[in-house]
Amino acid sequence: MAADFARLVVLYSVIILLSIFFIIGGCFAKTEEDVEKELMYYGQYEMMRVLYGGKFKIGINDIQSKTGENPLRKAQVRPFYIDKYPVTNAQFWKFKKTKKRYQTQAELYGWSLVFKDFVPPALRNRSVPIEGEDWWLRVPGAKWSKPTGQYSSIREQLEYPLVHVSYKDAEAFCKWKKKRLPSEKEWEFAARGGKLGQTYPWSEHFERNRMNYWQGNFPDDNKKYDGFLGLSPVDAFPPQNAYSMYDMLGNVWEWTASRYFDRVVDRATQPDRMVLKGGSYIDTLHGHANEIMRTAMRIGRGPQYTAHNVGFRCAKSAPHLLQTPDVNVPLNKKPTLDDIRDRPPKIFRKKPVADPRGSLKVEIDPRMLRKDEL
Ligand SMILES: [Ca+2]
Repeated sequence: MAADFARLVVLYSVIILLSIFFIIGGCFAKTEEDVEKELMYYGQYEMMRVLYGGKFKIGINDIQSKTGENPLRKAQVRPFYIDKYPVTNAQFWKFKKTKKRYQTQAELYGWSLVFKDFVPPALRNRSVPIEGEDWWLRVPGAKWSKPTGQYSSIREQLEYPLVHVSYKDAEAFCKWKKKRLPSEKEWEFAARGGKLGQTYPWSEHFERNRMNYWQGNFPDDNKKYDGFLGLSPVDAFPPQNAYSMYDMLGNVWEWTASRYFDRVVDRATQPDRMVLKGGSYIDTLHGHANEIMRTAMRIGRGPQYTAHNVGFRCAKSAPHLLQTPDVNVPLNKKPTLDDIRDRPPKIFRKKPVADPRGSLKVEIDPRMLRKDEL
Protein backbone atom coordinates (compact mmCIF):
# COMPACT_ATOMS: atom_id res chain seq x y z
CA MET A 1 0.00 0.00 0.00
CA ALA A 2 2.78 2.39 1.06
CA ALA A 3 4.77 1.40 -2.03
CA ASP A 4 1.80 2.16 -4.31
CA PHE A 5 1.37 5.53 -2.67
CA ALA A 6 5.08 6.31 -3.13
CA ARG A 7 4.84 5.28 -6.82
CA LEU A 8 1.82 7.55 -7.27
CA VAL A 9 3.67 10.47 -5.66
CA VAL A 10 6.65 9.94 -7.99
CA LEU A 11 4.35 9.65 -11.03
CA TYR A 12 2.44 12.84 -10.18
CA SER A 13 5.70 14.69 -9.45
CA VAL A 14 7.07 13.70 -12.87
CA ILE A 15 3.82 14.81 -14.58
CA ILE A 16 3.87 18.16 -12.75
CA LEU A 17 7.56 18.74 -13.55
CA LEU A 18 7.06 17.87 -17.23
CA SER A 19 4.03 20.22 -17.40
CA ILE A 20 6.07 23.06 -15.88
CA PHE A 21 8.91 22.34 -18.33
CA PHE A 22 6.62 22.46 -21.38
CA ILE A 23 4.69 25.53 -20.18
CA ILE A 24 7.92 27.49 -19.55
CA GLY A 25 9.48 26.14 -22.74
CA GLY A 26 6.38 27.13 -24.71
CA CYS A 27 6.57 30.67 -23.34
CA PHE A 28 10.19 31.17 -24.36
CA ALA A 29 10.49 29.19 -27.58
CA LYS A 30 10.01 31.52 -30.51
CA THR A 31 8.49 30.12 -33.64
CA GLU A 32 9.32 31.44 -37.09
CA GLU A 33 5.90 33.14 -37.01
CA ASP A 34 6.75 34.96 -33.75
CA VAL A 35 9.95 36.29 -35.27
CA GLU A 36 8.08 37.44 -38.42
CA LYS A 37 5.51 39.24 -36.25
CA GLU A 38 8.25 40.92 -34.29
CA LEU A 39 10.06 42.03 -37.43
CA MET A 40 6.77 43.44 -38.75
CA TYR A 41 6.64 45.65 -35.66
CA TYR A 42 10.08 47.02 -36.47
CA GLY A 43 8.89 47.68 -40.04
CA GLN A 44 7.77 51.10 -38.76
CA TYR A 45 11.44 52.13 -38.91
CA GLU A 46 11.57 51.53 -42.67
CA MET A 47 9.55 54.62 -43.60
CA MET A 48 10.93 57.07 -46.16
CA ARG A 49 10.37 60.77 -46.63
CA VAL A 50 9.88 62.27 -50.05
CA LEU A 51 11.76 65.54 -50.44
CA TYR A 52 11.13 67.73 -53.45
CA GLY A 53 14.66 69.08 -53.62
CA GLY A 54 15.60 72.52 -54.80
CA LYS A 55 18.18 75.11 -53.90
CA PHE A 56 19.72 75.26 -50.45
CA LYS A 57 23.01 75.93 -48.75
CA ILE A 58 25.63 73.36 -47.85
CA GLY A 59 28.63 73.70 -45.48
CA ILE A 60 29.39 76.37 -42.90
CA ASN A 61 31.50 79.54 -42.69
CA ASP A 62 34.37 78.38 -40.49
CA ILE A 63 37.90 79.00 -41.75
CA GLN A 64 39.27 76.75 -38.97
CA SER A 65 37.52 73.73 -40.43
CA LYS A 66 39.90 71.26 -42.07
CA THR A 67 37.33 68.84 -43.44
CA GLY A 68 35.97 70.78 -46.40
CA GLU A 69 32.89 72.23 -44.67
CA ASN A 70 33.98 75.83 -45.26
CA PRO A 71 32.44 77.97 -46.73
CA LEU A 72 28.66 78.00 -46.65
CA ARG A 73 27.77 77.69 -50.33
CA LYS A 74 24.91 77.13 -52.73
CA ALA A 75 23.80 73.67 -53.75
CA GLN A 76 20.83 72.08 -55.44
CA VAL A 77 19.29 68.60 -55.41
CA ARG A 78 16.60 66.88 -57.45
CA PRO A 79 13.55 65.24 -55.82
CA PHE A 80 14.42 62.11 -53.84
CA TYR A 81 13.25 59.75 -51.14
CA ILE A 82 15.30 59.17 -48.00
CA ASP A 83 14.92 56.85 -45.01
CA LYS A 84 13.50 58.63 -41.98
CA TYR A 85 15.75 56.59 -39.67
CA PRO A 86 19.19 55.01 -39.98
CA VAL A 87 18.94 51.35 -41.06
CA THR A 88 18.16 49.21 -37.99
CA ASN A 89 19.40 45.80 -36.88
CA ALA A 90 15.91 44.40 -37.61
CA GLN A 91 16.18 45.48 -41.25
CA PHE A 92 19.60 43.92 -41.69
CA TRP A 93 18.37 40.75 -40.04
CA LYS A 94 15.80 40.44 -42.85
CA PHE A 95 18.52 41.11 -45.43
CA LYS A 96 20.74 38.37 -44.02
CA LYS A 97 17.82 35.97 -43.89
CA THR A 98 17.24 36.47 -47.61
CA LYS A 99 20.87 36.79 -48.66
CA LYS A 100 22.25 33.96 -46.54
CA ARG A 101 25.55 33.81 -48.42
CA TYR A 102 26.30 37.51 -48.11
CA GLN A 103 29.16 38.18 -45.73
CA THR A 104 29.81 41.65 -44.36
CA GLN A 105 33.31 43.11 -44.38
CA ALA A 106 33.61 42.57 -40.61
CA GLU A 107 32.53 38.94 -41.00
CA LEU A 108 35.17 38.40 -43.70
CA TYR A 109 37.91 40.08 -41.67
CA GLY A 110 36.81 38.46 -38.41
CA TRP A 111 37.05 41.68 -36.41
CA SER A 112 35.77 45.26 -36.17
CA LEU A 113 36.39 48.36 -34.05
CA VAL A 114 34.66 48.61 -30.66
CA PHE A 115 34.92 51.54 -28.22
CA LYS A 116 36.97 50.54 -25.13
CA ASP A 117 34.09 50.92 -22.64
CA PHE A 118 32.14 48.17 -24.39
CA VAL A 119 34.85 45.54 -24.81
CA PRO A 120 34.00 42.66 -22.43
CA PRO A 121 36.80 41.69 -19.97
CA ALA A 122 37.01 38.21 -21.52
CA LEU A 123 38.02 39.78 -24.86
CA ARG A 124 40.40 42.47 -23.55
CA ASN A 125 43.55 40.39 -23.97
CA ARG A 126 42.68 39.43 -27.52
CA SER A 127 41.73 42.97 -28.61
CA VAL A 128 44.28 45.32 -30.16
CA PRO A 129 44.09 49.12 -29.65
CA ILE A 130 44.40 51.34 -32.73
CA GLU A 131 47.55 53.45 -32.87
CA GLY A 132 46.81 57.11 -32.08
CA GLU A 133 43.17 56.32 -31.20
CA ASP A 134 43.60 53.77 -28.44
CA TRP A 135 39.96 54.10 -27.37
CA TRP A 136 39.15 51.96 -30.44
CA LEU A 137 40.03 48.28 -30.20
CA ARG A 138 40.06 45.65 -32.92
CA VAL A 139 37.77 43.11 -31.31
CA PRO A 140 37.71 39.56 -32.72
CA GLY A 141 34.21 38.42 -33.66
CA ALA A 142 32.71 41.94 -33.54
CA LYS A 143 30.16 42.24 -36.37
CA TRP A 144 26.63 43.52 -37.06
CA SER A 145 24.92 40.75 -35.04
CA LYS A 146 27.52 40.79 -32.22
CA PRO A 147 28.19 44.51 -31.79
CA THR A 148 30.69 44.19 -28.94
CA GLY A 149 32.20 40.83 -29.76
CA GLN A 150 31.36 37.16 -29.52
CA TYR A 151 29.46 37.35 -26.20
CA SER A 152 27.06 40.08 -27.34
CA SER A 153 23.79 40.00 -29.25
CA ILE A 154 21.31 42.31 -30.99
CA ARG A 155 18.35 40.38 -29.57
CA GLU A 156 17.34 43.35 -27.39
CA GLN A 157 18.57 45.98 -29.86
CA LEU A 158 16.45 45.44 -32.96
CA GLU A 159 15.48 49.13 -33.12
CA TYR A 160 19.11 50.25 -32.76
CA PRO A 161 21.11 51.45 -35.74
CA LEU A 162 22.98 48.78 -37.65
CA VAL A 163 26.76 49.13 -37.11
CA HIS A 164 30.01 47.41 -38.21
CA VAL A 165 29.08 47.82 -41.87
CA SER A 166 31.43 49.00 -44.61
CA TYR A 167 30.54 51.20 -47.58
CA LYS A 168 30.24 48.02 -49.66
CA ASP A 169 27.84 46.46 -47.13
CA ALA A 170 25.75 49.64 -47.10
CA GLU A 171 25.62 49.64 -50.90
CA ALA A 172 24.63 45.95 -50.99
CA PHE A 173 21.80 46.48 -48.50
CA CYS A 174 20.42 49.56 -50.31
CA LYS A 175 20.58 47.72 -53.64
CA TRP A 176 18.61 44.82 -52.14
CA LYS A 177 15.94 47.33 -51.06
CA LYS A 178 15.99 48.80 -54.63
CA LYS A 179 17.44 51.97 -53.18
CA ARG A 180 20.91 53.55 -53.08
CA LEU A 181 23.05 55.56 -50.67
CA PRO A 182 22.28 59.31 -50.55
CA SER A 183 24.83 61.74 -51.98
CA GLU A 184 26.37 64.11 -49.45
CA LYS A 185 24.21 66.94 -50.83
CA GLU A 186 21.02 64.88 -50.48
CA TRP A 187 21.95 63.86 -46.95
CA GLU A 188 22.59 67.47 -45.98
CA PHE A 189 19.42 68.69 -47.70
CA ALA A 190 17.43 66.17 -45.63
CA ALA A 191 19.29 67.10 -42.42
CA ARG A 192 18.73 70.84 -42.83
CA GLY A 193 14.96 70.45 -42.96
CA GLY A 194 14.46 73.58 -45.06
CA LYS A 195 16.60 75.83 -42.82
CA LEU A 196 19.04 78.02 -44.68
CA GLY A 197 22.64 77.71 -43.46
CA GLN A 198 21.91 76.92 -39.81
CA THR A 199 24.25 74.98 -37.55
CA TYR A 200 21.84 72.29 -36.32
CA PRO A 201 18.95 70.55 -38.10
CA TRP A 202 16.43 72.27 -35.80
CA SER A 203 17.91 75.81 -35.71
CA GLU A 204 21.02 77.91 -35.27
CA HIS A 205 21.07 77.25 -31.52
CA PHE A 206 21.97 74.14 -29.61
CA GLU A 207 19.08 72.43 -27.81
CA ARG A 208 19.29 69.78 -25.10
CA ASN A 209 17.80 66.32 -25.59
CA ARG A 210 17.91 66.41 -29.37
CA MET A 211 20.73 63.94 -30.07
CA ASN A 212 23.06 61.26 -28.69
CA TYR A 213 26.66 62.56 -28.37
CA TRP A 214 29.54 62.60 -25.84
CA GLN A 215 29.19 64.80 -22.75
CA GLY A 216 32.18 65.07 -20.36
CA ASN A 217 35.91 64.54 -20.76
CA PHE A 218 36.73 62.17 -23.56
CA PRO A 219 37.60 59.29 -23.45
CA ASP A 220 37.28 58.44 -19.74
CA ASP A 221 34.39 60.48 -18.38
CA ASN A 222 31.08 60.11 -20.19
CA LYS A 223 28.50 62.00 -18.12
CA LYS A 224 25.76 60.72 -20.46
CA TYR A 225 23.34 63.54 -19.68
CA ASP A 226 21.51 62.46 -22.82
CA GLY A 227 20.89 59.06 -21.21
CA PHE A 228 23.18 56.97 -23.41
CA LEU A 229 26.74 55.78 -22.92
CA GLY A 230 26.90 54.26 -26.38
CA LEU A 231 24.33 53.59 -29.10
CA SER A 232 20.66 54.53 -28.68
CA PRO A 233 17.45 53.37 -30.40
CA VAL A 234 16.91 55.26 -33.68
CA ASP A 235 13.84 56.99 -32.22
CA ALA A 236 15.27 57.72 -28.75
CA PHE A 237 15.09 61.44 -29.56
CA PRO A 238 12.27 63.36 -31.25
CA PRO A 239 12.49 64.22 -34.97
CA GLN A 240 15.33 66.67 -35.46
CA ASN A 241 13.79 68.95 -38.06
CA ALA A 242 10.71 70.04 -39.99
CA TYR A 243 11.16 67.12 -42.43
CA SER A 244 10.59 64.71 -39.50
CA MET A 245 14.03 63.18 -39.91
CA TYR A 246 15.41 61.14 -36.99
CA ASP A 247 18.99 60.73 -35.82
CA MET A 248 20.60 62.87 -38.53
CA LEU A 249 22.95 64.25 -35.87
CA GLY A 250 24.41 61.91 -33.26
CA ASN A 251 24.31 58.16 -32.52
CA VAL A 252 26.14 56.90 -35.65
CA TRP A 253 28.07 58.33 -38.60
CA GLU A 254 26.36 57.55 -41.89
CA TRP A 255 27.96 56.51 -45.18
CA THR A 256 27.14 58.63 -48.24
CA ALA A 257 27.80 57.92 -51.93
CA SER A 258 30.16 60.93 -52.26
CA ARG A 259 33.95 60.71 -52.53
CA TYR A 260 36.01 62.52 -49.88
CA PHE A 261 39.01 64.59 -50.95
CA ASP A 262 41.48 66.71 -48.99
CA ARG A 263 41.50 70.14 -50.60
CA VAL A 264 45.20 70.80 -50.08
CA VAL A 265 46.45 67.54 -51.57
CA ASP A 266 46.47 66.53 -55.24
CA ARG A 267 43.37 64.40 -55.81
CA ALA A 268 45.24 61.83 -57.89
CA THR A 269 47.48 60.93 -54.95
CA GLN A 270 44.68 60.56 -52.40
CA PRO A 271 43.43 57.22 -51.08
CA ASP A 272 39.91 56.09 -51.87
CA ARG A 273 37.63 57.54 -49.18
CA MET A 274 33.91 58.22 -48.88
CA VAL A 275 32.13 61.01 -47.00
CA LEU A 276 30.39 60.17 -43.75
CA LYS A 277 27.93 62.57 -42.12
CA GLY A 278 26.10 63.09 -38.84
CA GLY A 279 28.52 62.58 -35.92
CA SER A 280 28.25 59.77 -33.39
CA TYR A 281 28.03 58.93 -29.69
CA ILE A 282 31.77 59.64 -29.20
CA ASP A 283 31.71 63.11 -30.81
CA THR A 284 31.40 66.33 -28.83
CA LEU A 285 29.36 69.51 -29.08
CA HIS A 286 32.26 71.86 -29.85
CA GLY A 287 34.80 69.27 -30.99
CA HIS A 288 37.03 69.37 -27.86
CA ALA A 289 37.43 65.66 -28.58
CA ASN A 290 36.74 63.98 -31.91
CA GLU A 291 34.42 65.88 -34.29
CA ILE A 292 32.08 68.85 -33.82
CA MET A 293 28.39 67.99 -33.73
CA ARG A 294 26.84 70.03 -36.54
CA THR A 295 25.01 69.48 -39.80
CA ALA A 296 27.89 70.54 -42.03
CA MET A 297 30.45 68.20 -40.40
CA ARG A 298 31.94 65.52 -42.64
CA ILE A 299 34.70 62.95 -42.35
CA GLY A 300 36.33 60.61 -44.86
CA ARG A 301 36.91 56.88 -44.36
CA GLY A 302 38.12 54.10 -46.64
CA PRO A 303 35.29 51.99 -48.11
CA GLN A 304 36.37 48.96 -46.03
CA TYR A 305 36.17 50.81 -42.69
CA THR A 306 33.84 49.32 -40.07
CA ALA A 307 33.22 50.41 -36.47
CA HIS A 308 30.70 50.40 -33.64
CA ASN A 309 29.66 53.98 -34.49
CA VAL A 310 29.21 53.74 -38.28
CA GLY A 311 25.92 52.95 -40.04
CA PHE A 312 23.91 54.42 -42.91
CA ARG A 313 20.47 55.14 -44.34
CA CYS A 314 19.27 54.67 -47.93
CA ALA A 315 17.78 57.03 -50.51
CA LYS A 316 16.07 56.74 -53.87
CA SER A 317 15.67 59.13 -56.80
CA ALA A 318 12.19 60.46 -57.54
CA PRO A 319 12.52 61.69 -61.16
CA HIS A 320 8.73 61.42 -61.76
CA LEU A 321 8.24 64.27 -59.28
CA LEU A 322 10.10 66.63 -61.62
CA GLN A 323 7.12 66.46 -63.97
CA THR A 324 4.67 67.58 -61.29
CA PRO A 325 4.12 71.33 -61.74
CA ASP A 326 3.96 71.99 -57.98
CA VAL A 327 7.26 70.30 -57.43
CA ASN A 328 9.08 72.63 -59.77
CA VAL A 329 8.25 75.57 -57.56
CA PRO A 330 11.19 75.17 -55.19
CA LEU A 331 13.59 74.84 -58.14
CA ASN A 332 12.36 77.98 -59.92
CA LYS A 333 11.02 79.89 -56.97
CA LYS A 334 11.36 83.63 -56.54
CA PRO A 335 14.79 84.35 -55.02
CA THR A 336 14.81 84.92 -51.29
CA LEU A 337 16.63 87.84 -49.70
CA ASP A 338 19.44 85.46 -48.87
CA ASP A 339 19.83 84.41 -52.52
CA ILE A 340 19.93 88.05 -53.58
CA ARG A 341 22.74 88.88 -51.17
CA ASP A 342 24.90 86.16 -52.69
CA ARG A 343 24.47 87.18 -56.31
CA PRO A 344 26.92 89.43 -58.07
CA PRO A 345 25.35 92.88 -58.42
CA LYS A 346 25.64 92.91 -62.21
CA ILE A 347 22.63 90.66 -62.72
CA PHE A 348 20.45 93.30 -61.09
CA ARG A 349 21.52 95.95 -63.54
CA LYS A 350 18.77 96.77 -65.96
CA LYS A 351 19.41 96.49 -69.67
CA PRO A 352 21.02 99.59 -71.08
CA VAL A 353 18.38 101.82 -72.61
CA ALA A 354 18.91 104.45 -75.29
CA ASP A 355 19.03 107.97 -73.92
CA PRO A 356 16.79 110.32 -75.94
CA ARG A 357 19.79 112.67 -76.07
CA GLY A 358 21.89 109.96 -77.75
CA SER A 359 24.12 108.70 -74.90
CA LEU A 360 23.67 105.36 -73.06
CA LYS A 361 22.29 105.26 -69.56
CA VAL A 362 22.52 102.34 -67.14
CA GLU A 363 20.12 102.14 -64.28
CA ILE A 364 21.42 100.40 -61.18
CA ASP A 365 19.25 99.49 -58.25
CA PRO A 366 20.88 101.50 -55.40
CA ARG A 367 20.04 98.67 -52.92
CA MET A 368 22.53 96.46 -54.68
CA LEU A 369 25.47 98.84 -54.37
CA ARG A 370 28.01 98.34 -51.62
CA LYS A 371 28.31 101.12 -49.07
CA ASP A 372 31.62 102.32 -50.48
CA GLU A 373 30.06 102.68 -53.92
CA LEU A 374 27.31 105.04 -52.73
CA1 LIG B 1 25.52 59.95 -25.19
